Amino acid sequence: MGLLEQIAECVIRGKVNRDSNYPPDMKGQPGVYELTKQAIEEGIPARDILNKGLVAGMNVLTQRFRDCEIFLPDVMISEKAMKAGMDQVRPLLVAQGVKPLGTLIIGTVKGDMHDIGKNVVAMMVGGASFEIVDLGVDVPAEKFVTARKQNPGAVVGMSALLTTTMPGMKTVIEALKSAIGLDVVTIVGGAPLTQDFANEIGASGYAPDAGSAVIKIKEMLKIA
Ligand code: B1M
Repeated sequence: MGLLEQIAECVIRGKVNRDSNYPPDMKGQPGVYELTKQAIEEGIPARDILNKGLVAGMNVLTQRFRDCEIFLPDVMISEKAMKAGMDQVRPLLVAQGVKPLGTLIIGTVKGDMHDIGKNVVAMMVGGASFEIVDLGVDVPAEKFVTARKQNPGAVVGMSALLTTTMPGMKTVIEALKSAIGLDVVTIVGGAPLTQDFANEIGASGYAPDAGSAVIKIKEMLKIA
């Protein structure tokens, strides 16, 4: 297995670094941290480490989660593993002057504390060369509006996991439209959402998972 495939495999298995005891059958072996470091030292382009290693692994993982082959703790540990690589690769991309394709402002709407899915989306969209402005959880509409004013042209992404907080997305979209204009591009997601709901509240786009979010955002911004 090549180095980049090993990185992808470690993201999928949730092997963060050599010291991590999880998964038990990989104890003592290098994880995403060491393999990414090695790839950088060997001169493998940062973009390849990102796309063919880290993002490739996360794509497999999110598909397996969607197919109910793996569970929440697996996603959480893999998120940590991916971060161990992203933290090394991101500064290199910036230093190489790789221009971001755009900006995604993302947050979990007011009253909602769920952030695991939002973080995976942020990581995947970030991995696809977008700048990420992460507003965190329990984000009121005004905060989305302020962030959008500070980042003209940014896509605004909202996540909600509760049926009780989903309507808050409509509040955000209406606040954005009245404060900024009708052309603000928005994307919504979260387990209880549907395309119909997204249409109802006037969102520009909906994505059922992180991989689709990347595709949808590029599609909405007309990026090939
Ligand atoms: Co909560 N919770 N929870 N919870 N929780 C759910 C959502 C629930 C379905 C569980 C259940 O009852 N079966 C239920 C909601 C029921 C409903 O609304 N009808 C529920 C409840 C009721 C609650 C509390 C009210 C419980 C209580 O206190 N009585 C409470 C609410 C707190 C609050 O937010 N105010 C609560 C609390 C919590 C914890 C804090 C314990 C924890 C959250 C920890 C955290 O996020 N840091 C938690 C968890 C973990 C869950 C479950 C088990 C898992 C959610 C998750 O992380 N999934 C969840 C049950 C479930 O979904 N099976 C549940 C993994 C994640 C990768 O998937 O978030 O769907 P997901 O994200 C996906 C896609 O949806 C999509 O891409 C992601 C990656 O592929 N996506 C986007 C998400 N955001 C997107 C944005 C986009 C595009 C795509 O564009 C911007």
